[in-house]
Amino acid sequence: MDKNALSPTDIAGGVDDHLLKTVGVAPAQATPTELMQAVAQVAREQLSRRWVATQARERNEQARRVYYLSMEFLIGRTLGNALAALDLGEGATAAAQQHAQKLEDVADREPDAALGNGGLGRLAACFLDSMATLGLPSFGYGIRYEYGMFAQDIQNGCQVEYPDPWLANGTPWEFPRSGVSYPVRFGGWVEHHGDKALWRNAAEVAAKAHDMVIPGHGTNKVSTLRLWKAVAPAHIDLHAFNTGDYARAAGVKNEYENISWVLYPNDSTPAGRELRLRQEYFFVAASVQDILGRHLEEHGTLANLADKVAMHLNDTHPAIAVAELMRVLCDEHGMAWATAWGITQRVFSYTNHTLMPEALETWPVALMQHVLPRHLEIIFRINQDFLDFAAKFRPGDMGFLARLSLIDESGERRVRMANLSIVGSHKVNGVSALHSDLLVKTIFADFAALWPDRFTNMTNGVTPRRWLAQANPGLAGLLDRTLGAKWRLDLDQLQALRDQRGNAAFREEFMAIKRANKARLAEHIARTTGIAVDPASLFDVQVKRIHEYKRQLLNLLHVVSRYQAILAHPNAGWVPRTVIFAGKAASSYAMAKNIIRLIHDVGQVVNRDPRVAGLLKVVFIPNYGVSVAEVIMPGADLSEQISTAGTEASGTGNMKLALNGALTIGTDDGANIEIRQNVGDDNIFIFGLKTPEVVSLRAAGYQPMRYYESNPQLKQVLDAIAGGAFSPEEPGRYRGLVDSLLWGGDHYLLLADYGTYVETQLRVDALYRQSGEWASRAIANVAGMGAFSSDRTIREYAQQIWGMTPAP
Ligand code: 26W
Repeated sequence: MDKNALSPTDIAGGVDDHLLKTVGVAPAQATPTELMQAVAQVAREQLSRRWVATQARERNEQARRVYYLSMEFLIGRTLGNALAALDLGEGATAAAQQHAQKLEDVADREPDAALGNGGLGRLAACFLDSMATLGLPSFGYGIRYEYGMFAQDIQNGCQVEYPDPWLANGTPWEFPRSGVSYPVRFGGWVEHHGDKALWRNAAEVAAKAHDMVIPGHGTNKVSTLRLWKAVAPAHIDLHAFNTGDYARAAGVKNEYENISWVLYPNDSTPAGRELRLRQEYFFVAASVQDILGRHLEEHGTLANLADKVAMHLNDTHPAIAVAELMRVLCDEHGMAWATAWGITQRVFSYTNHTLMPEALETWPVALMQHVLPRHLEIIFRINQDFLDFAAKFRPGDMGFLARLSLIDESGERRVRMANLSIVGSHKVNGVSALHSDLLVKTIFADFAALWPDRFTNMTNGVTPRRWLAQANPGLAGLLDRTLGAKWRLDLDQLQALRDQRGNAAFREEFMAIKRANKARLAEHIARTTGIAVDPASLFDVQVKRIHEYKRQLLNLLHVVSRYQAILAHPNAGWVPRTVIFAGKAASSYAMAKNIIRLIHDVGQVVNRDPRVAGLLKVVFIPNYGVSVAEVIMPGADLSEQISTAGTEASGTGNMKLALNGALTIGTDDGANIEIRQNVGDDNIFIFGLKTPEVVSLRAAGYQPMRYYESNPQLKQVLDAIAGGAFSPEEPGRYRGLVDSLLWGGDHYLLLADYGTYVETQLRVDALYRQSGEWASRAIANVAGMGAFSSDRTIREYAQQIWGMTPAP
């Protein structure tokens, strides 16, 4: 580690120095925000040293590198993580103290870098942390959105979206690289001269690099997240226009620069808009130029590109990179098509993150012709070669070829980005064992028949640095005292906790920490919702994007059942519960927004009803994001992972919650299955239909009304919601929502799983009453989570997909 580590005195001095010289304020008068900026500057200097050293070493070693291409990086805050990586935590705490501040409050002033929607974006951030920690020569590439994920406010129980100007006050963490800028072209037409293609583009924008340093832990190595900002080309410079044309000039400039303005706040429904396609190509084109430039500088030839470069596609969002690399190799470097194609396939690999057919990206051929005419030609040529090959595999089977084709010809012709990604990659993976298995059996079955060895599984993971060490300092301290500090870099060490399950003193300490975390969460709830909740109650937590397939509504059906049951049997010895929801709905997703409103309406009635006081509360924590999650995860008792079996690709919140000692109530879906295998059947509550049962129930003709008619408890719940019991001022408000279950097919089978879900919730109560037993199982959960470190995941990617050897 760093021999030049700063002493506490150095840090305090550095902070005052930066207050004076960088922030521009008298140290004695610094506000918490100014202190945050100054502490960040101290860390930034150290990171910068490590960055320069790492880059030099990797250049000298002519290292093979992995480039992780992703439209989303949900980083959250950086200060706490940077201080931990630099081992400056104690010094910074002392420095803050000298200014009569708690480091925690100082760190709270940093806005989240919320450059992502949900699971996929946060996974990318955990992966960067692990790549740096494992010392893998690596870059993340993405977009420097001016506005990240919208901020969620709740007004009268409804979600209201606000822009997220996270850069408004600048960020201490980025390094603008004024020298690193590439042109990115759009539109126009293609001329063919002999076998040469010449792209006559209509427009051009500059991509400017802004780097974020990604520190490794337990190592001096750092990695880089390079984000591209769109800047109008020099000839659109405002100064070039006379005053009369200034407004028009500004408008033209905006037409170029809007490419990197805002993250599409939609997960799982493709945007389908031209600006989104431009975003995808913009960051891919800049990244490919940067990668090839670096390669040529180090090696002077592209012949060995595939030996030195791995590019990973985080879902299909960067899939146009396959066509772009072919274009650059063939059109700009004169490489033969077959040679270029061999290199391209060895360079790329692709992760699929969802089975939902409606989430598979396709672009109209006409739109691609308009925005990327040369790429469309290249895609057609790739397709022709590919279909010629596939035709030999099953001669005469036109259905097979139609399904494999990169072009969907069934209606308006569209380019299938998943098909392009599979054909252009040497490996394709899913994100949990079940998901990877379903990929080759369902949506990618035809490709798997052609290329069985191309498909593999890489079960997701989360970084223990952020999701345990940083989020849960209480538990981290207990682990340090019990196991030593090594678990941060080797999460399998948690296994040794199994021996502590029967240790009464350990259990007590473990549960005292949980209790303190619940008190902290209760404070957050009081501050953000005004609702007082009791930390002694069971904290039942469902936090994730609001989606029908994730079934927040099923959770709510249980809440209403419980409410009615308490009213009917007030003295049945109920375990006091606080049911906690958080999550954002895509702004255009009406049903998801309606579910948020229903959660609030149910909360209004339940939380004010004196008959259930002390037994049941329902809260919705606004503006869920990385920082809010860091408060919620450590304070949960019960983790709700209740998606319809076969719909949640993996889930990663399930891992964060179990790692922090929550017990899971969940379906046999995504990574829940592997969590069960790792923590043991007795330490998890699995219920409901399994994937094959879901398939056969739907095939047999699912009739939700049958469940309504045969289960009086369910009927009472649905009748209450539909009849306006929770919306007395507008009794018909939820009629449509209930009708979508009863008459609209209940696509996600809530009613089919309702009975076993409610029963299982009673088993949860029973266990919670035996507090010692509950503690023992919560400990077993932490002990079993070693496999879900993103370090394990990244090691597997490195060895099995990228052909790299991570540090031992
Ligand atoms: C093009 C629109 C769009 C945007 C985002 C389509 C699909 C997505 C993502 C696939 C949504 C997503 O975040 N998926 C989640 O990825 C996580 C990381 O692998 C998994 O744990 C979740 O189960 C999966 O829903």
